[in-house]
Amino acid sequence: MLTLTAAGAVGVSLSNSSAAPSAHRGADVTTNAKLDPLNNSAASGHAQVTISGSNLKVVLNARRLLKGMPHAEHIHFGPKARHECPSVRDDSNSDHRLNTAEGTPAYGPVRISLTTKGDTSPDSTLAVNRFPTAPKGRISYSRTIHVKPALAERIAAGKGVLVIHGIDYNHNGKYDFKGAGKSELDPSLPAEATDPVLCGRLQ
Ligand SMILES: [Cu+2]
Repeated sequence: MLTLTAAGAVGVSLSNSSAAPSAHRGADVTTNAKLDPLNNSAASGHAQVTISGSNLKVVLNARRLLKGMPHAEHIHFGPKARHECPSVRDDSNSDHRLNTAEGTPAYGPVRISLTTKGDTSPDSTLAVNRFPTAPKGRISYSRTIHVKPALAERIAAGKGVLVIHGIDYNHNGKYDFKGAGKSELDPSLPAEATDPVLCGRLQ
């Protein structure tokens, strides 16, 4: 009986000491973003990112998007950015739409591409065949992504901004050049495919 108690005590002590260092490294941090429409879109959504060391578990739901077309989605961050969503004041050429570049002072450059598979780096910013296509106008996305520790820390500190792109300005059910011309990011794509539609700061 005494031996069992001692063994039990040792077991408890071991599990306590093994739990302590991981708590010291940092418990999981959960950030949330209410996704608000940009460019007079009717879309809405919510994102949650749970930071666990260098892993980010991203869960994202959005609705009232152009259906059946790819929607690029990213986490943006820049050390010099304002860590917020752009406003009409960011419409630097006063054309009454915010393109992705005009939003950069607010949310910074792309740091993570929320693709459905494969690479998630900024290299995949416009990987249109690996982004959700919003059947019925809805996106329901979940993926765990490994990132560099410094970036995970910045996002855990509430400095990441989640942006979803793709808006059908002329309501013809597709991305086309008649909506708003060429994309400032890639002239082979319509601006409708790359302009931001939803945005929220992860905090
Ligand atoms: Cu983006």
